[in-house]
Amino acid sequence: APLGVAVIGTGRMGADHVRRIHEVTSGARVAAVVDVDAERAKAVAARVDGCTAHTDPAAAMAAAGVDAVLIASPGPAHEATLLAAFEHDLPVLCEKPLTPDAASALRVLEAEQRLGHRRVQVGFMRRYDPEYAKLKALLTTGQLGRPLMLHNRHRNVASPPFFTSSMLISDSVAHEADATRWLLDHEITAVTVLRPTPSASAPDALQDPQFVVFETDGGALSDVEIFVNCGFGYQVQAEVVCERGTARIGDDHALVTNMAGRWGGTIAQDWTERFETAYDQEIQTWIDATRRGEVTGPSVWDGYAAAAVCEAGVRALQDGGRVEVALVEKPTLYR
Ligand code: NAD
Ligand code: ISE
Repeated sequence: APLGVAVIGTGRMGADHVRRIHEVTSGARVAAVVDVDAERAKAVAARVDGCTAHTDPAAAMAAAGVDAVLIASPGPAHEATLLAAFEHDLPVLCEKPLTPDAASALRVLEAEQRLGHRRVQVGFMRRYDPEYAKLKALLTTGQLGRPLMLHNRHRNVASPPFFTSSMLISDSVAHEADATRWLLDHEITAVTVLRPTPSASAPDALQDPQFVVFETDGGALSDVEIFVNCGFGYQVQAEVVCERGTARIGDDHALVTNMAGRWGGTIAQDWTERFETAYDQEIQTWIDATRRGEVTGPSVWDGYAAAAVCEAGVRALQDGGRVEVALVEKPTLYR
């Protein structure tokens, strides 16, 4: 029987994951949806035969036919829903960030350890992007030698009205915190944030762009340009510089046209376009692993580490200077 999934939060990402499970991936069906906005939940449920609509995550988890949970509510709501899913011992895919700060992420880490087995895959979907996967595979061969530096660019067309300067780190750079840890197989030990004069296109009081520097326990540096009101497109690029060579991804050169004395191409406008394949792969991998009774992909440890890095980053942004990342010892469950 297909895996019955309850999708919690039916906003932009949640509704897209409902579509994905219904129309793109195989092996699962959307059994229930939840949103604090009852009308939104009903409207999304109406797109799927037999899908029930709820306003309370716990009610959906207890509903007939629900075997697994996909959390796509805003980050601050994740902790309560994760703990409820643990009470039902249900497998979870939790959109990034695991939680918005290190203390809440640590509570989730401790709760999963009390369960005694991994239950959660965290939604760091870049690990499933074909370009990122190729870069990771190349680094794993060791052909390029030891990684010395990683340069990341992360640009959004425009930020939503609720976006704060801290969210450039905790909501956006969270992806580079994970990508850096995963690509280099290093932990991030310290964060520095530099603040250029904000762009005239940034909303009032928003520190946009920012330049973030991560130091790692493997002696590498990873820098991130985060610019969430660049205006022209959605770009995520990475270049790794190693002892014997470099490799880069995200240049969007899939189609280059020559016409009327000019050459060029198009730039994606948002993450749903740029990372469509990554989301499809991420959800299919989660469904397949869950049906085999396994948990793979980014773990609660990865979610916790990214939250701790981002919390240090937010302090570095606010206070200036270099802020060290304090991680608890890695529990056996995640080794
Ligand atoms: P959104 O605001 O469009 O949707 C969130 C939905 O959750 C809304 O419909 C809201 O009413 C509902 N909601 C709020 N609190 C809730 C609760 N306690 N229980 C149930 N529903 C609740 O936000 P979004 O852009 O879809 O983001 C959702 C999550 O996905 C966030 O964690 C965000 O960081 C993440 N996200 C990930 C990516 C990615 O690239 N992986 C991209 C965008 C967003
Ligand atoms: C958003 O929440 C995402 O996760 C996107 O991938 C990222 O590019 C964007 O900056 C975030 O706000």
